Amino acid sequence: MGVLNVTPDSFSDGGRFADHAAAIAHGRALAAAGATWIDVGGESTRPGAAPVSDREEMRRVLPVIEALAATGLRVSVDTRKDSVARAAVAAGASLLNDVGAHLGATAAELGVAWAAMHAQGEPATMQVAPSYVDVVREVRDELVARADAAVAAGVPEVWIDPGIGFGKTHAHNLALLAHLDELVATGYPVLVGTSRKAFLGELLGRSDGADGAVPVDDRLEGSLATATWAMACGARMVRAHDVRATAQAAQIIGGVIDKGVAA
Ligand code: PMM
Repeated sequence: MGVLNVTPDSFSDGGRFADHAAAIAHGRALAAAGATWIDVGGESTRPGAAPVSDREEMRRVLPVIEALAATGLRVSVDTRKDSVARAAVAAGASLLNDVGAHLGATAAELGVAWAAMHAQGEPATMQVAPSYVDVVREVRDELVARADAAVAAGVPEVWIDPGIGFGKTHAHNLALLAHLDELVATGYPVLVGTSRKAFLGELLGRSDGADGAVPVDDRLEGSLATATWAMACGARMVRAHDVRATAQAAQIIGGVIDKGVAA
């Protein structure tokens, strides 16, 4: 899944594709680089981000979704809003990438696929004091409950996503990655997004040798390592900014797993 943020303020690519023509060209480039889904978002969910109106979010994403879907690409919409989800599907989106995990009924009504991502709290405050007794169990149980309800409501395809960085400390993120097999074991296809996220910046040293957290444009190696780990654990999709490199990692992991199964 290639990330296409049509926003002025997303943490890693904010402002780069705020213009519709640039966004459409980048979406096509992501597909050419190996993305199966182009994930179009119009509201930054980075910690502390300001909310945007329905109208502004639609203005950002709808022309981009329409143009990409018209060329036959599979487009998902990354939104927390029912109105935006409906308009995006009318424009050609066929997967609701739901970072609030509350649009299951909408997906059922529209007959489109749904990715339920776990988040604790709202983007503005979610990183203030994330708290769990057992993060892996709580995230899994909440996702499974919502996924089961969506299946019962008739959603044709349901994905689950642990929501790395959404109301999670670095320790929570690492525990969820370490125990990703427990999400995979639920039987629902698992989607994981670690690409360029802050916890990678905290874990790694800067490639230029300077002190401090690794800046967002220097997190390719961490992004690839965690995407590769997720795929090896059985995740069926990873959400990534650096699509060419990630698709190559997927090809290798897929080959290894196929060989292992065949042997
Ligand atoms: N992360 C972001 C946005 N949307 N959707 C899913 N399903 N999973 C994620 O981990 C996820 C997401 C934040 O990253 P961005 O600001 O680079 O889009």
